[in-house]
Amino acid sequence: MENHLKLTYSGVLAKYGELLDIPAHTQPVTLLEGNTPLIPMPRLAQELGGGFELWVKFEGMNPTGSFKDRGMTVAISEAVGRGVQAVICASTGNTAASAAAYAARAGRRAVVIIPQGKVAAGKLAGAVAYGAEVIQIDGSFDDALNLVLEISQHYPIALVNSLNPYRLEGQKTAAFEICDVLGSAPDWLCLPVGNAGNITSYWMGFKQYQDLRHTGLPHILGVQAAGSAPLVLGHPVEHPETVATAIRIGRPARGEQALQAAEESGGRIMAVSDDEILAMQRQLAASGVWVEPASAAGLAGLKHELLAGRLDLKGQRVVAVCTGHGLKDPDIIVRQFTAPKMLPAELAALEDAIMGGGRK
Ligand code: AN7
Repeated sequence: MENHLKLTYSGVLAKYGELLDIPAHTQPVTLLEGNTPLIPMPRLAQELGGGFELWVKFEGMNPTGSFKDRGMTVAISEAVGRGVQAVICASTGNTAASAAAYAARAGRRAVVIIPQGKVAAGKLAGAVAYGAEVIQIDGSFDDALNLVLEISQHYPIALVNSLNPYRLEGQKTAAFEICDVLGSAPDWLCLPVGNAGNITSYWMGFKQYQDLRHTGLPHILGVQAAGSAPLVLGHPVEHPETVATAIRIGRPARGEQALQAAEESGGRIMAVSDDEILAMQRQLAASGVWVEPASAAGLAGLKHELLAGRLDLKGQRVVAVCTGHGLKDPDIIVRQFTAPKMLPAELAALEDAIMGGGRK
């Protein structure tokens, strides 16, 4: 039994805790997050022009369906270790579901503040299912973040947005996993950018592994949605809009660090249209990987740059981070199709519809 327990995967704190800058009082609260698949995508690479290797790091395979669980296990473990009884976050949805799950796991109270409308159904349902107190405000994600920051400074309730440094520590583990699987860092890493915690964490993680294990450093391509692209425009966006509601953020908390990661890595931060995002969501699904719209933004950006002749990937390795599962946002798909047609429950009708009739 003991052997079995040791051999079993036990989450990112057990696997990488020694590499994370966390206090001694941390008390692990885990749902066995991390260890997500790195899926080879040869056909998609071919469709994008070929000549390079492409993998998807499918973070939608985490326990609550997004990458947020990596940082949340660490933030909640730290908070619980110092006796915190309640946590709070602002969220476009995935952070809310993750905070709710890990707080529930620890038997603590979770309060999540979401912007008016626009939170995808699967995320809201998750937060409710895990028992969080969900409050919607008549404002944006950025308004919500300012409010929870203020509240956490004046009451004994821990902030678990990525302003919390332990969130970033946990999210570094995705970079570690990629290097462990590939044997080195990829040449390029592309990912969506919203509040900019994840791009910051990946860069921290890759740099740490390079110092420790000489795994090399990727160029980082951070991708925002055109209607919510403060880091591309160089100023906050008052009324961010995009179909990729996860990254509908006008004032990224870690914006400076994101720009620094892009620059230091010899990469960049760019924007793509909603149409490009949805087209890439379909293209990924056509290879068997269904992600939520925001999660397709990284690859949409890569495709945009390839088509514009601004990227030469010949002989290179590319990892695209797909941050959340397609199941998070079913409405976006349902909206694109008409309802399935109804037929009588009769063999002849089905034969006719499926095979055009004419049985031998
Ligand atoms: C699927 O849940 O901000 O740049 O409140 O859910 O680290 O913010 C979500 C962000 C990318 C952007 N992909 O990551 C929230 C929230 C998905 C996301 C991002 C988010 P950051």
